Amino acid sequence: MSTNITFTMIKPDAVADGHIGAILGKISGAGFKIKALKLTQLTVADAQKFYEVHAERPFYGELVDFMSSGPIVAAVLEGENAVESFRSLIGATNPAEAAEGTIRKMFAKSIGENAVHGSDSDENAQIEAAFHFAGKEIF
Ligand code: DAT
Ligand code: MG
Repeated sequence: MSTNITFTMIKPDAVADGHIGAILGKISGAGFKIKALKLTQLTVADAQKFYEVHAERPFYGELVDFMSSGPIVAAVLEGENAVESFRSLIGATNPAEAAEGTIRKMFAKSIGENAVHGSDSDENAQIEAAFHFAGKEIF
């Protein structure tokens, strides 16, 4: 076990539905420490770049449109085995398959509009945190 970071976004669906407070409460309640936090909106170009690993997938256009459609909350979180433990907290990509009590089970609408992002590796957590935050914004 080691303390490290992950990167998350509360996606446009969950922000529009008024779930910022509840989701941040779940994150804090699970023991994550907030190292950086902001309300922001991705441009189409930002969303294309952030999700470029999915560029060849059939849902890429829909994903980019959705992720740039309204404000998001971006955050850097610190915790024990942060990447893996945060992915357990958010649940499966498809909320229909997410475990009871997970953030996606509670707040996601569909596989595309699924309330939150969580990094999938320590390396990507660092890349994604740096994509959204300047060094001086991470505490
Ligand atoms: P995750 O966000 O759980 O890491 P992912 O990296 O496979 O999932 O996909 C990134 C996002 O793309 C996901 O949060 C929602 C969207 N997405 C994935 N699979 C999809 C599908 N089959 N149809 C529509 N959107 C999808
Ligand atoms: Mg992913």
